[in-house]
Amino acid sequence: MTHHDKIFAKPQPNIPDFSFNDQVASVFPDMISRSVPGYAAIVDGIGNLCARVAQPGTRIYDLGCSLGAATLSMRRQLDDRGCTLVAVDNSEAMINRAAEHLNAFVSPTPVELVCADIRDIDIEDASMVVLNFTLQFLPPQDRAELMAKIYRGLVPGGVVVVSEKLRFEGDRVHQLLDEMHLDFKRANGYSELEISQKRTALENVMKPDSKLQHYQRFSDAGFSEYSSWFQHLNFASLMAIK
Ligand code: GEK
Repeated sequence: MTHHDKIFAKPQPNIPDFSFNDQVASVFPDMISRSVPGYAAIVDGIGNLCARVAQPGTRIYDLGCSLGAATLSMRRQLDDRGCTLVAVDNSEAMINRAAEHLNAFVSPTPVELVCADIRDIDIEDASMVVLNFTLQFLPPQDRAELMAKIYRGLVPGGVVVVSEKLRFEGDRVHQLLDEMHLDFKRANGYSELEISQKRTALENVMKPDSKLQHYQRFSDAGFSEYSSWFQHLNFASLMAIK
């Protein structure tokens, strides 16, 4: 059961930092689809890509899986090629609900649901690793090490997908795309109060990088081929191939 997101609809005297708690988990599909332009297309594209790059008998990771949308999309597109999906999130509220979502469908591909910090898990024998709007929530100083760990855990030909809100190096471009994103949220029924309170809640928690920073991080981790494969306003999805 999923509900309409009204978390920031009423004025809040003190706005605590945004956290992936039970309240957020219960409205998550509505929240993310009304806030992230291109979200559904990206989730679909991840499934399509997975069908092409998943190698028999390997592992496929969904890091920061929330309710498992990317995991489900990949599992739907995987025939029985002996892969194991590993879906990781450190929010217990998300993992509990992800289990319900995943159990609602039958599939030959097993899913290991892990409640853990993605900085602490081992990544091994992976042909695909997905960070669908997760890296932006990691402290900036921890991002390079995670990417290096992903590179080491990928088999040759393995692919990492990184979807993120982007920061732009040019101030005018940044501001224009930011304003157009606010219009996207308004068009999806969010009020000015909801938009500004959510922005305050995210300020200390979500720190977007520029596309250049992402490319530099891929390169530093060892990837020699990478590109953006989707962008809608200031939201993009990138991929890098080992
Ligand atoms: C989707 N991928 O629907 N360790 C584990 N999980 C984390 C960490 C961490 N260090 N930091 C944040 N998370 C999903 C959407 S949401 C994006 C991803 C958003 C988790 C956090 O608990 C949350 O579930 C997820 O990353 C980010 O395809 O809400 O904008």
